Amino acid sequence: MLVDTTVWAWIGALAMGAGTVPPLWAWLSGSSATDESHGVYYGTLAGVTGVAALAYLAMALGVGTLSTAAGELEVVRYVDWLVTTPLILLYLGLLARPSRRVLTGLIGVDVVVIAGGVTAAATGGAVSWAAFAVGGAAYLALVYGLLVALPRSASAEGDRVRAVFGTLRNITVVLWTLYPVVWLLAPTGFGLLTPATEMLVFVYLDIVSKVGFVVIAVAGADALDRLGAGEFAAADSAAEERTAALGDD
Ligand code: RET
Repeated sequence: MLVDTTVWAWIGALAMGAGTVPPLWAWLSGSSATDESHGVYYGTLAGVTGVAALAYLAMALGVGTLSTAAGELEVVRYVDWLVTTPLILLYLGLLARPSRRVLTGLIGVDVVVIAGGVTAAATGGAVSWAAFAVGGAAYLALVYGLLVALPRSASAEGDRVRAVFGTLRNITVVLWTLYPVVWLLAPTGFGLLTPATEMLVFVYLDIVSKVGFVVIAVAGADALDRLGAGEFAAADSAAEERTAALGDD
């Protein structure tokens, strides 16, 4: 094999490390009072790429793989997804300010998606396909949440916030949908890809869906100035009042 999984893992670690610089830079170089209140936003973004950088470092060093009856299980990859996908959803939530119920619902189904994937990867036969089906069904609920429930219950203020939210939400839906497809083609599913190709494709997808997301989010950070300083609790009651007034949800 010309380029093996380790090389891709190193490329992933470097790209994620580089992707952590823009949010940290924006956070630390912010001097005004408003910039300080953006710490939670930049911290969330830095967490997305920072955790992935550590996960790829572990994969590059050959740590964090478990031998199961179904083959090698990349535990760190799933731990990475389990931590960083909720952080991405949290960031979308920080922009859209949905009710707490909608946000916890989204993160809850996301955890089911990843848990379904780990179970499917660690088992074989009917159990594995059943776990994949559970993860897939949860994923459909997640997409519905991102496309319908989140914007509907969102208390996003102003066009700029809406535009940044829309861009980030759209790249998330499009790119995330490719993950189960790759998973199915990889040795975890039908085995049409070699482990090295699987690694290459996941590194590529991870870079666009994490570093791409973070860079667009930092570039659109001026939208944050248009968000009130209010915490979720405030947005919460506002969103719930509106939902109650609409009489649905
Ligand atoms: C699995 C298999 C079970 C069914 C589905 C999956 C979806 C995984 C996704 C992963 C996204 C990862 C990201 C990582 C880093 O940025 C677990 C492959 C639906 C959507 C975005």
